[in-house]
Amino acid sequence: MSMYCDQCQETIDNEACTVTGVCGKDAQTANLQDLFVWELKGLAYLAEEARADGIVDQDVRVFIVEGLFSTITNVNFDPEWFEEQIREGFELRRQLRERYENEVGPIEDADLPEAATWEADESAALYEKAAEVGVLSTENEDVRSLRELLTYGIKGIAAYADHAYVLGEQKDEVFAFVQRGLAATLDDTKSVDELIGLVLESGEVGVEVMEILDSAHTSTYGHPEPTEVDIGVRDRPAILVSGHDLKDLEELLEQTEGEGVDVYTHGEMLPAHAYPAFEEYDHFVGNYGNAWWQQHDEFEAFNGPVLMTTNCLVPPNDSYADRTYTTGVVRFPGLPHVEDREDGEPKDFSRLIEHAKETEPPEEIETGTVPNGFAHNAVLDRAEDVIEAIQAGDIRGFVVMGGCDGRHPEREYYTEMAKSLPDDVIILTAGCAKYRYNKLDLGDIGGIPRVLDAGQCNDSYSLLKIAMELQEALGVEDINDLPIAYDIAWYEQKAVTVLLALLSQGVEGIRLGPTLPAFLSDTVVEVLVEEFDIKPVDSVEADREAILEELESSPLVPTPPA
Ligand code: SF4
Ligand code: SF3
Repeated sequence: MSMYCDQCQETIDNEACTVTGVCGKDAQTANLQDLFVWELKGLAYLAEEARADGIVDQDVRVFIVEGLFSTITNVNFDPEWFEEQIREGFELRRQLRERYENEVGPIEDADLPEAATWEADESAALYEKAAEVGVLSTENEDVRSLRELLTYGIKGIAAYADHAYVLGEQKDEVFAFVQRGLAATLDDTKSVDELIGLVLESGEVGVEVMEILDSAHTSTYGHPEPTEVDIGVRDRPAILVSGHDLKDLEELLEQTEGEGVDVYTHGEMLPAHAYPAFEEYDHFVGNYGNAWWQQHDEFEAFNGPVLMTTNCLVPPNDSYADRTYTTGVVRFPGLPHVEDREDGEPKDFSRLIEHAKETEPPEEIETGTVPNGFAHNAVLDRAEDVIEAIQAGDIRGFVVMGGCDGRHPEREYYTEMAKSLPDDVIILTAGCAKYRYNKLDLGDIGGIPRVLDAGQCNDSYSLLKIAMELQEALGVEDINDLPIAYDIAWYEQKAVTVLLALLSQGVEGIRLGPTLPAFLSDTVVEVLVEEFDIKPVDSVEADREAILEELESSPLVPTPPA
């Protein structure tokens, strides 16, 4: 069986994974994901028709959002689960159509795209159809590229919308855009310009959804505070929590209290330590390890059970697979799964906790601390100091180096860039890209650390908010006049959303690495270069010089005396 997937940065030869995924996704799963996404687009089309006539089905829109999330890189590797979801999608679609026909009137199949009417039950038929509906089914290269860019931007929006939804926050406009945007990718009458318009709109919705998630996080857990996070270990059995879902972490912390079991974070869960709500847990020890792609060695050494709440899961080694638990939209065949909440009750982590008690304490792999908790509130509390330091010439500027980390050897660029930036430049970060430099001793400027970590990838919103508030405080008309340069690392689709969010706010001159997305056609790249001056990363030396020039060209940076 062949496959075609080019949605992430590690796709083979920066073209496509066609036999099996570099991520470990097999062809079966990849094809079923294609069919599922196509089906979700059809369901979104129908849901949009219904919405226009005043019918909003909450189950349908949540199903669409969660379904998209499950197809993001490193989330779900389980073909059987995808088959079940595809069948459940057919059922939801039947119910929605029935409701529409009862309340509004009949719809002809001929008035709907095939994705909104096709169905089958047999596995063989599903696989056969899957082979026809993947990204290559769009022949025109530019239209295909824009459809992919829009779909991946929406996948990121869906992930963030789902996180917010779990915490009880949602916004109709976000669900509506997800549906409208998905439906547009089925519409052969949409012109390239219209698709570009939707791509840019997805960036605006990206900002909106990250804002909702930020508000969900901060109203539930408080505003992150600057915190030194321990990276060593204690001498008790423990559970390691990875992914991005703070609600899962909260419930696990509650349930492990007094059980003689410690809890550590991994990867994107590191920023949880900066939230005041989690401070009260003495058994919430620190962060263990680094970015997602190092999990084979780190999960092995951890000894205790691991809970994967969202991406990024790497197919586990047999040696620790039995202690790798998935939950939410994460699945991998054969791994134990913690089921969803029902009737408002918390998830039941008892099996995981009992498992932990039988395990050895984690092996020490590092010691010391890393700073965290520099989200918008903490940074803007010190806005006056920051502005004074810029005006006095103590801070030359900021480089936003957030985004994703990955295995690509060229990602060493970000470590070298961090080391090479002069000591009057501050790095603003969010996402797992930080692991390339957050343990370097880069010092501080008048007490402000040179690496300000705002949190997870979704907290990239903080970086934008900091820029927008500085813009206002300094009375600068154009966001690009701030002494801020952008040197972003991408890997999966949430980073696509973050990139589009920055573009939607008028940010220009973003460097993107370690490679440009394979799914961008030459024409789409040209548009992005022309409109936004996007550029691929170059050598560290060349980019360093260019970045410093960009910072110095800000009208806010005082000209050094001749
Ligand atoms: Fe390949 Fe990335 Fe797709 Fe995995 S998600 S199959 S690595 S392109
Ligand atoms: Fe990382 Fe997967 Fe994207 Fe959340 S954990 S930034 S890659």
